[in-house]
Amino acid sequence: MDAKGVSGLLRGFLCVVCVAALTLPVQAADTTWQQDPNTPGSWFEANNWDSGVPTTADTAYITNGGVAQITAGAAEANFIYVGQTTGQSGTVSQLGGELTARYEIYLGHDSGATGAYELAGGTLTAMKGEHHEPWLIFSEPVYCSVFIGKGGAGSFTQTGGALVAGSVRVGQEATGSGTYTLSGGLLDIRNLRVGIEGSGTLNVADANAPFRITRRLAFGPGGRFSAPANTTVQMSWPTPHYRNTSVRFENEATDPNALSGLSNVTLVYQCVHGTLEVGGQDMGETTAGQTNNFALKSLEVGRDSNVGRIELLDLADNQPALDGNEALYVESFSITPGSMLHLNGNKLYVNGTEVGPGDGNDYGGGLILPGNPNSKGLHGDMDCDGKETTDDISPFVLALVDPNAYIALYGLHPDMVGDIDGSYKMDSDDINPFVRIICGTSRPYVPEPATLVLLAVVSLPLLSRRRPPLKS
Ligand SMILES: [Ca+2]
Ligand SMILES: [Ca+2]
Ligand SMILES: [Ca+2]
Ligand SMILES: [Ca+2]
Repeated sequence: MDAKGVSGLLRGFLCVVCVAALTLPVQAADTTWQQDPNTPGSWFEANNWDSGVPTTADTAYITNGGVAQITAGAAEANFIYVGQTTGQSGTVSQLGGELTARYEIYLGHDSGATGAYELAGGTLTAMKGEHHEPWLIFSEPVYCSVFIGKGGAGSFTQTGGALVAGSVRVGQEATGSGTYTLSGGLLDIRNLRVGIEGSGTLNVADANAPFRITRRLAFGPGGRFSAPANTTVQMSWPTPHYRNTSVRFENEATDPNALSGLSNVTLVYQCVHGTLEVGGQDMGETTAGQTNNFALKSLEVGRDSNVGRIELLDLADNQPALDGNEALYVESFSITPGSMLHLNGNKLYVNGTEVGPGDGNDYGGGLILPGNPNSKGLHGDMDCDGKETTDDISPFVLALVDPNAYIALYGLHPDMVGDIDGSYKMDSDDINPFVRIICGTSRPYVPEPATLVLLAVVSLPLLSRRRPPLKS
């Protein structure tokens, strides 16, 4: 049986396992806010709801223009709709305590609906709970999304407290518009997607508000971003066992004015694999490229003892009126020892000077490589064709047994593309998580018997070859 056959079998097996692992949906009830909209009321007062205070089995609707307040204690619900259908509106005001939604939270669900959330203290969490399968070494939380303007208008104003969610989607659908204003508290989430289909605004109003993205920060064609001077955005892993995922900066905007906040931002990558979309007009070696050109204030690849390994990518046409390659301009740049930057054929200008391998500057001591122009920045896409498939098995094996030959072929360092488990080195420990990637499962580890089958296929060629020492 060839590798594709094995992979197909494995994928089928995984699907069966995944379907079997799905829990049956909870029989949900509804409860709707009925307190006089002119008078804010406590979330915990049963009379403020038509069917009592919501439990995790109840979907909560705040749609009569009223304001539900949480000042202390633990509130919960299944889904939460703040403004569901046309003409409806509502507000949640949280000063402390906790609100945990078992699933999604919608602010302005349909076109014509309006929903607002004011977070001044406490914690708002959108999650399903711990996910634990018998074959997993660890359990992991499964987070859900907060929609700020799904099809309608939504606003999320954070002056304190913490928002914990899988994704925050600002302006989700074509009719959706949303604004996220961060002027205090903690924003620490996996995905922040701004204006992908609709119009979305991310407004950082306080440079001191901690702001960390652990998987993806994406600005769509309808995205807007403002930020004050000295804003830092952390692109980093939350805990070691998440290090096998990429942290991505995506940008599909075509108007640099819309993302003017970028010029005040220091982007700090502390992750084993990160990507950064370049969107600037290539004006050559001039500091003029730093103005109104999707430029960053500063790019830090690695910080303190944490390394960063990133690729520059040019996947989106951010300059539709211009042909040719785009470039990244930054005012300052640093790369720590052990960190890597793959340019992937893209140009990086630091304060008006092009950066490249062997340009005489070390910018802190990390490794800068030309990379592969075909790379799509997919972790485990060993052949750089933009897909993670069984075709990546052969180059994976090559990178394991002859890393210098791999570098010569692809311009990429195996430790970055092939280090899937986040150990900083590509070695045989990466076979298992690599199998997980090419089999298309999101599970941290695949079931043991299936792993063994593919591991055998992948590692057979290794038995006859030894890995030579890697030239620096
Ligand atoms: Ca681009
Ligand atoms: Ca163009
Ligand atoms: Ca591939
Ligand atoms: Ca590794």
